[in-house]
Amino acid sequence: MKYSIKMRASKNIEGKDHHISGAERIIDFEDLYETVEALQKRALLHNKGEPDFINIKIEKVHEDEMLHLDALKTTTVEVKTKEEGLQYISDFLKNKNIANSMEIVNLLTETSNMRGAVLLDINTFKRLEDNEEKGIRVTYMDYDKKMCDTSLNTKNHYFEALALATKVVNGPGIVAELCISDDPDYITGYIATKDDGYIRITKLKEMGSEKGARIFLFNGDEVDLINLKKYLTEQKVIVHV
Ligand code: WAQ
Ligand code: MG
Repeated sequence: MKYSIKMRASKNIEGKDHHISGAERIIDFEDLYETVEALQKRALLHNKGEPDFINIKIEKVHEDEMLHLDALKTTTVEVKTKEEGLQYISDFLKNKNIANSMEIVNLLTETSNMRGAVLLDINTFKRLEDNEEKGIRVTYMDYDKKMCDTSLNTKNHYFEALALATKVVNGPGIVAELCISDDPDYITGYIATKDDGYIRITKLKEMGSEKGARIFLFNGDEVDLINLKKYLTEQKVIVHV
């Protein structure tokens, strides 16, 4: 039997909720106790500050609810500056015939402090999240095996992001995902598509910056959109490596 754990932590600054940290796991019963403890520590000891609020939700999940996906193939693009990294994304989108590639990159660098992602229609350039302040949060994904020591309260950015991206780009109508971490000491980000895989870009922001965001690029109709939102927030996904 497997269990889903969702963690999110926030702090209150001048009456406004600020996202500190969040995590999504699907794990075996025997790993439950130490994983909850590790995520609790991660929330409490995060370098974005001490939280005022931590929510940890545990739910049983059944094998027949799970969708199994192969992890995206990873490649790495080495860049010297964040400008070079952001230019790579812009050129990549342009090569995919996505209009407004520079505006999309600007949206990525200007957005921050969301607990979820921006869902952007590439044809109308409209945002499609139900709540633009929070964004859409992808939940219920993990690996088929332990990717690192569950007792560690430090996060493996690459592994967690690869599972999320694998789920996201397999969603109906998704063209690509763009990501910059909001963790001040993590500057590597990525762009992912189903065909090109997971492309790490070694520098997308300056060290020390708490700005970070995700954008899911969508090209589909109303039915795809309804299915996509359900898929991102409800479908249990196990990623195989
Ligand atoms: N669903 C939707 N959006 C999310 C989720 C989620 N489950 N988790 C985070 N976000 C959004 C939210 O707006 C965050 O502020 C932003 O993404 C960044 O999240 O290969 O650590 O968890 O080495 O800080 C990339 C790894 C790590 C690159 C990304 O993102 C590599 C990372 P963070
Ligand atoms: Mg973060």
